[in-house]
Amino acid sequence: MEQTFIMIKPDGVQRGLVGEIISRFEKKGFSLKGLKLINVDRPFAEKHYADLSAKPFFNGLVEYIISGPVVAMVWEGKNVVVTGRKIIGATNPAESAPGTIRGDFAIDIGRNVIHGSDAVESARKEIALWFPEGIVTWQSSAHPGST
Ligand code: 3AN
Repeated sequence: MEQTFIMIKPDGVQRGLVGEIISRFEKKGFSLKGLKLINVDRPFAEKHYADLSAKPFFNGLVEYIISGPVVAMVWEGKNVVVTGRKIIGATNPAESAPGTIRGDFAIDIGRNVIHGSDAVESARKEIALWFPEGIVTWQSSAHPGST
C-alpha cells in the first residue's frame, strides 16, 4: 500500500492547526502509520531539503523549519501521494484553491503550513529519513486503507 510523508511545519503547529490537518487526512480515508512532534536541527533540515540547496530561499527555508517543533507523519492509502498533495494545495498559497489546507490557512509561500512528498520515491526516502526507527503495523481488520 502506498505511503507518503507529511510534515506540519512550525507555523502550523504554533497556530494550532495540527488537529484540523490530521482530521482532513483521516476523514478522506487515509491511515495514520507514524506520528511524532519533534525539533529538527540544521543538518537534518538541510538533508530533508537537499534538492532545494541551490535555491535562493534555501537558508530561509531551513531557518523556518528549525524555528520550532514540527509534526512528522506517515499516511497510507490508495494514491496517497498525489491525493495528499491535492489536500495540501499548491505550494504558493496565493494559488492554492479554497478547500485545500494551504488555500484555507496560509497566505505566504515562506509560511505554507505543511509539507507533503511529491512522488512515491521521495516519500520512501523521506519516511526513511524521518522515521529511522520504523513505523507501526496495523492489523488488517483495523486498517481503513486496506479494503
Ligand atoms: P512543496 O512543498 O509544495 O513540494 P517545493 O518542494 O517546491 O514545494 O518547496 C519546498 C518548500 O520551499 C515550500 N513548501 C516552501 O516552504 C518553500 N518555498 C518554495 N518556493 C519558495 C519561494 N519562492 N520562496 C520562499 N519559500 C519557498
